[in-house]
Amino acid sequence: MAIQRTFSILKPDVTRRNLTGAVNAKIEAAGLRIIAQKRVHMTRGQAETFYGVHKERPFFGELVEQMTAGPVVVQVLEGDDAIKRYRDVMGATNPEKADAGTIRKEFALNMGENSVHGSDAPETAALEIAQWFAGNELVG
Ligand code: 3AN
Repeated sequence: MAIQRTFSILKPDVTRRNLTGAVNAKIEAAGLRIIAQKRVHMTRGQAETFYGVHKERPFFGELVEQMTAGPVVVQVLEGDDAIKRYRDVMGATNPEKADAGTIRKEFALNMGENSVHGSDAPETAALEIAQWFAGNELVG
């Protein structure tokens, strides 16, 4: 399988509970390399742009509130089949349905405060990475 890059966010519920190292340990144990990382506090506009595909969903307002409630860590992860590999270690969106050993099973609080975001396809990964990082910030 080809080396791929994916975009990740450690959400405010992770920074608030001081779990960034614990989540990064799970990411690295899954064989993914963190090739870019920074801590930011998203503005409302940035969160609305980022989650634009969910604009019409009933939870959109809550999602934007939660993503701007505190700092996040934005990351680029690299590895074999990185998009699927990361989604596998993230676990299901609903933490109650997430498999044992996944990030969301261990750390997520609920559907909204579910600890991590990971891109769902190569096209969205490229767009999401470009929203948050300049090319020279990715050091593989
Ligand atoms: P995933 O992050 O697993 O790819 P998406 O893309 O369906 O899930 O949803 C994006 C984000 O929207 C989720 N990470 C979660 O924070 C939030 N979300 C999704 N569904 C709900 C819901 N029913 N209630 C509250 N928040 C939700």
